[in-house]
Amino acid sequence: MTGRRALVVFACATALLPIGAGGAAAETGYDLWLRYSPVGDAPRRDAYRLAATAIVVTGRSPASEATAAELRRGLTGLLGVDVPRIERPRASGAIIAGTPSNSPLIATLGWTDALARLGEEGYVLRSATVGGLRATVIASKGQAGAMYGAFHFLRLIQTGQPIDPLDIAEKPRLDRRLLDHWDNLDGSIERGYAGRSFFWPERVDDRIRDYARANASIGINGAVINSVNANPQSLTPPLLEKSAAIAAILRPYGIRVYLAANFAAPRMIGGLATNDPRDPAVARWWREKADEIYRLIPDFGGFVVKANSEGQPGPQDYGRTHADGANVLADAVAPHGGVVMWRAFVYNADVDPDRVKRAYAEFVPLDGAFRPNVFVQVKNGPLDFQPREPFHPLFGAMPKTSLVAELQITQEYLGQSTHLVYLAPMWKEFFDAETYAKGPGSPVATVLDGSVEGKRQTGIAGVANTGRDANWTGHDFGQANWYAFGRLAWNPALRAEDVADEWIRMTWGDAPDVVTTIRSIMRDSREAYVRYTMPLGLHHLIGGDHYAPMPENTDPRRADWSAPYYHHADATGIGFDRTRGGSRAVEQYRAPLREWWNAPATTPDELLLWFHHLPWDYRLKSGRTLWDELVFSYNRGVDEARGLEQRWRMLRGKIDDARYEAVLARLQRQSADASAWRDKCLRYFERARGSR
Ligand code: GCW
Repeated sequence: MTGRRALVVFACATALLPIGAGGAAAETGYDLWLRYSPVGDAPRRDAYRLAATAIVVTGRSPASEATAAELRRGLTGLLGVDVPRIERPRASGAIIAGTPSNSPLIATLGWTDALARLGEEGYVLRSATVGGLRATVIASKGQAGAMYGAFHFLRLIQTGQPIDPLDIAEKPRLDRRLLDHWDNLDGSIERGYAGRSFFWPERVDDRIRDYARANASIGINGAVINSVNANPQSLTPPLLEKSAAIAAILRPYGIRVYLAANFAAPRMIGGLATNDPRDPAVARWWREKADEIYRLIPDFGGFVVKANSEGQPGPQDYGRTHADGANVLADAVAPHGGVVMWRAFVYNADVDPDRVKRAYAEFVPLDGAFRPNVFVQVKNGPLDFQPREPFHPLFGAMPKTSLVAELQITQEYLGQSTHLVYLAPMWKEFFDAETYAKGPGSPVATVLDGSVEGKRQTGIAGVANTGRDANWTGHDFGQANWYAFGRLAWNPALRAEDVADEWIRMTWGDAPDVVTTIRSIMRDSREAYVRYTMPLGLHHLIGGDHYAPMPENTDPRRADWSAPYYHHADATGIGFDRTRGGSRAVEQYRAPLREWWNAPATTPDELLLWFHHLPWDYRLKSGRTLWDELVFSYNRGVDEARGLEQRWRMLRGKIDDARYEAVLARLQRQSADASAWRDKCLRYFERARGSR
């Protein structure tokens, strides 16, 4: 009953608003999960109105102003009445937000020690009596925390939760929660599928501000604003000034700017004769460059570096190690509190027999050799953002080095902005994967949050999927992946379904059938994608732009950019033998994983062909032969892709037409693509199988 009423009100609200007014504009997707559309259920709305009558934010800093403005915008939109900002509570229902230092009211509550324990970004959300009046207090030690608390409070209303009484305390599990933008200075975006960059060449300030709001709402606190394939020009004065202007927009929202640095910058823009990290002139150059950056951007986060990878320059060009390279930059930013995120996505200039082993081989011997302000940034899997990979064996193998996990939000290998694939289940699989770093109970999440190895610096980075498209991410469901990345970076223990639930209610409305249908679509989408593209541990059956099936692709430039390098399909069987009898990649994992994954019988089906080359008549746990299981998986994936589309069709008329149609068109393409993947791959493998 409640739900039906909510639906009707919601539908009317969006249908009746004139074009260009708030509600209608929201349906372009621009407002993301911050639509703040009116609470439809009248009794609930009335209860909210009583509990939120005014906003008391006494701080006057840009961060406080942004917090107050967001509360005002959110509450006014959600409650359908003006919720004014006032100086002190005059009646019950004040929302008091701030820190002990910018809010005299909060200072008198005696919470200072408890807030200190939650840190600058943690917060409490608590119902309290303040000056004899009932109020909700959003308090933090720091301004960022107060803002995060304000967004949490709004989210409670957006998702239909009670707001009185409240007693919530939160702090992030990971310290540095970054988006990495692969944005080029000319405005193009590497692996970007949602339009051009809003940072370069000319920044789009309104959009950057809304980007910052969206990020703050999910706890993102850093942005690397240029591509890791870094143009050295990004470190020249005019572009540093541009970065400083972007930093000024992001700063009130608790977001620091980081830059990707090109290791050859000393030569290319500094006029030096070398980039050798052991050369004192090179060290001086980086120090002076860092000083210059910090003069312009006092809260600059630091550098991200892709070195000796895919043709990028690096310390190995001078016979030095990754640690030598990272440390020279780390020493330059250390006096300012900056960090270096040095990427472990490396593979040899000469093609390795098994490319996935390279990062581990190069980095494990360097454990302990990095400065304390260096993070080694490691992709979730050892290859490259495939639909399914085992976790990267570096997690748990570098106990003396801070590690940042790099996830890819932009769906380079997962249907880009055409396929609906909710990535949170994939990321959860990664966080929950047992590393056995300290025996059982050492999943990746505990390596990342430092608890298992006693590390103090923690972080995570997601390769962004944003651009200038009206809805930011091309596919409306790309927004869910941006959202989920932030929420899981804050707390990797959140459940993928719960994160989806929040996002759906905020983005599409809270009618029960809308929520249930969309949730089921999201839940099933990633496994469906794996099944119709690369089931059973297959990987890299792709080429070109990484969208379409290309199991036949042989790249003349490098064998390890080809598909057969990975699938090894021939008359004898299919799969990459990474056992002790093969490439020995299993040895990079700890016991018992290396034992389990060394034998097909104890390898999970999902990773079977990642670790094993098996005959076509190999019998799986299902009782089917390998060939039959492949056929079964591809067919099932195709059926599931159709199922996503069919379920979506049930939402016609229940959500706004514009977004309904846009998503439907993409789902139709997805169904067709799924068939194309199946047909092409099965035809190719059948031929390989028959080539005796
Ligand atoms: O996934 C691959 C991409 C490259 C990317 C590289 C990397 C930025 O295809 O476009 O370059 O990884 O992560 O460095």
